[in-house]
Amino acid sequence: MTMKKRLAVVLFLGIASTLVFTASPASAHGEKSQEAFLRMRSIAFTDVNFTGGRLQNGETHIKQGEFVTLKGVAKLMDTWPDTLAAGLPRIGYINIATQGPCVEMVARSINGVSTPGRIEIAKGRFYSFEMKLMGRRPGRWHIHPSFAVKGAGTVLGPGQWVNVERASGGFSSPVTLYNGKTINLENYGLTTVWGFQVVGFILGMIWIFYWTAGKRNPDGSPKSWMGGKRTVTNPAVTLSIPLNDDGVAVGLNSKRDHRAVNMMVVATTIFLLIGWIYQASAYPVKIPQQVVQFEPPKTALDTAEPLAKVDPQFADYEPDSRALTVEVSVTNVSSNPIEFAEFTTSTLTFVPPGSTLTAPGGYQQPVQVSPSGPIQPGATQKLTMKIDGNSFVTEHLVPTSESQLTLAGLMVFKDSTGKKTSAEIEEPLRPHFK
Ligand SMILES: [Cu+2]
Repeated sequence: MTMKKRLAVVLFLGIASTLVFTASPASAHGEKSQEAFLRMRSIAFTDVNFTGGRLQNGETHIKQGEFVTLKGVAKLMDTWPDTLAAGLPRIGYINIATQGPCVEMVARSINGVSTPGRIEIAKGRFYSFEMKLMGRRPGRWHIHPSFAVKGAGTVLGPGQWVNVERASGGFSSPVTLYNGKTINLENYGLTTVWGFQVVGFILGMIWIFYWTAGKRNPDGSPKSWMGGKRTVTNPAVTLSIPLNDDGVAVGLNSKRDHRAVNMMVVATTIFLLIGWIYQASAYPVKIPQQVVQFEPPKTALDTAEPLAKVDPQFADYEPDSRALTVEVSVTNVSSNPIEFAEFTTSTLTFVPPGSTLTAPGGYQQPVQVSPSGPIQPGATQKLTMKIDGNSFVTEHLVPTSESQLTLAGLMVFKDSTGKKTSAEIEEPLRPHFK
């Protein structure tokens, strides 16, 4: 095979594979490739849960058209790294991360306010989100809450498998318009959109082939199905004629080409004119797409007096046994006895024995805390958290090969009245290599 032929085959196979093979369901969304310290120091997720549908072996099952609600709290941490968004995150967007449009988001609220778009954010603030999702595409999908920050990227919270099952009537997405008419968003205006796309595509292809396809006879005269002249792919000639000269004198273009160009101009103009007249008469009342951007109101989470002050002492990591030991000096600054409730970082949540579920399935892991039991008001106690670091390794959160060896996250404390507050910790991670 010649070089050219080989290249053509490779290109063809490449294009064919993207068209023929549908993407297999991904079990990850690339979040593990983000550096650990960026994920641990940027957004902390707590109390993430999926409600609705039927729970089977830890996975949610819904039919097309049925709902599952994703709730949780995201904290934009004070430990936010200076290297992201110039250290000053201002615009955020809370969304879900999954494999394409497999569910439809029918409602989203942040701190109790309906939030169709992006929000204005600030370090140290809490964002309680609630997203109502409707099953759309049948399949088994992994859905995470996600928090995107302008200038930085997107961080994911703990996810859940959601199985969307085929409904007998298929899927429809009814929306009632301002004029009282109900439409199905799934296929509204699809024929028109397709029609215009196809005509536009054909016009484009005619233009491309006119100027590129076709061969020449040995004497230089055109020999092809449309008299194509390969003008565009004739760089030796196009480079040697002056600017704004279409090369008629040297035979690069001809009167016939000028005629063809004029015909294309007329055809394209007529096409655009038809489109313009059609939209003006078919949809006389229109409003442009709206931007709704605001700062979500503060909630009790933002104004709550902290229950505890924390001062991390050390974070040790044993690469062989993958044991993570973190010692934190905790001072109870409230008037009730308090207890350690959970430690959350990136997608993982670590809870002491006897705690209730605060994160979906596999993302909740145990942590051994000593001494266990309450800390009295005013008292300072050194707490040692022992974590089996295997989940850290799975989630690529042990940054032994990165430029910042850091462990960061949110420690949650609760008091006897059920009140909960959180405190951030950040401590250099000390790996002990043998
Ligand atoms: Cu996932």
